[in-house]
Amino acid sequence: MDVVTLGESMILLTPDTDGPLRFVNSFHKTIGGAESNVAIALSRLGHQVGWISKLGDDEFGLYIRNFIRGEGVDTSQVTFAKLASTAVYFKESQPGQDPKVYYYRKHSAASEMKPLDIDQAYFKQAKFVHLTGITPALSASCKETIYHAIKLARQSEAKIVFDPNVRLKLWSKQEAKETLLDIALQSDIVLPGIEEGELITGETEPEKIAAALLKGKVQAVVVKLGAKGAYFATKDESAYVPGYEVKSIIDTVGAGDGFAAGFLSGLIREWDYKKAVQFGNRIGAYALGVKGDVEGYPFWQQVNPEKTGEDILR
Ligand code: KDG
Repeated sequence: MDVVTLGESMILLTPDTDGPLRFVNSFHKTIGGAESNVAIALSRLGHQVGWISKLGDDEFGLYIRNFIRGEGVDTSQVTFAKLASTAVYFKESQPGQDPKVYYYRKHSAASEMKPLDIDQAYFKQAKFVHLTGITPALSASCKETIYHAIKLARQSEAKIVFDPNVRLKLWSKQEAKETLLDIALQSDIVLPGIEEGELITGETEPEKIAAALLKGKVQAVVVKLGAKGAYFATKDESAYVPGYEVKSIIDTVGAGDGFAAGFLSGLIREWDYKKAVQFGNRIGAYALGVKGDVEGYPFWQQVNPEKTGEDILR
């Protein structure tokens, strides 16, 4: 197993027309969830990935499990809650802007995840454990589960890759800041967006955000800068890596997860950090061209530099 990830996935209902949801009469059903987005993108890039989660024992739960399994992700560790439902989220399309997002996920099946849901032997197989700051925001037991996952990853020598993914609809700024900083400092690699880095560290410059996080166990920090690309720093090197040019942007949701997948794909292939960050920028850019979260992620054949004869990045 190259990567194991853990988190909630939801039914995503995307309106067929723009404007306030109260005037929308039909929706398109797909799935979303930062961690399964990363798992799907990695699987398309040719890696072995496992996704741990809890779904409702309902039609939507089966749909999500089957969809993710159909993408070649291992779902053997997914459990189904008897009484709680699978979560749903809606996007509200606003022309020329990022969509608004509405969650229906309180007391969802995934919010019941607990430390005992994780099998240590499963973690033992992983090179990387990918965690996000969404999971600890879901419930107290989910927060415990994340800390347990960190402990198990440490015991198994898997590297922890942490994407803070701040979601202030789920918890207070103060709790987010304290918890996410604490988790970041227990990780090997941290992938904040620039605004997330600001929230967590109180710094505003990419270099200072990276310096504030590059302590103790943390070996690398990548600060994502949107269209400008990303800044990465390790204890030995640092650089700005320009963004991948795109012609038009339909929806930015899922781009950060695409970045994480492309970057991790590079590390699994033992590329250097710069090349891995460049590949992250490239895979993230693919998410921008579609309304859904995962439909845009490319397959390895489309982006394999040896096959396409392209420069790795363009
Ligand atoms: O990163 C994309 C996610 O934001 C989306 O898939 C939904 O997981 C989600 C969340 O909690 O916002």
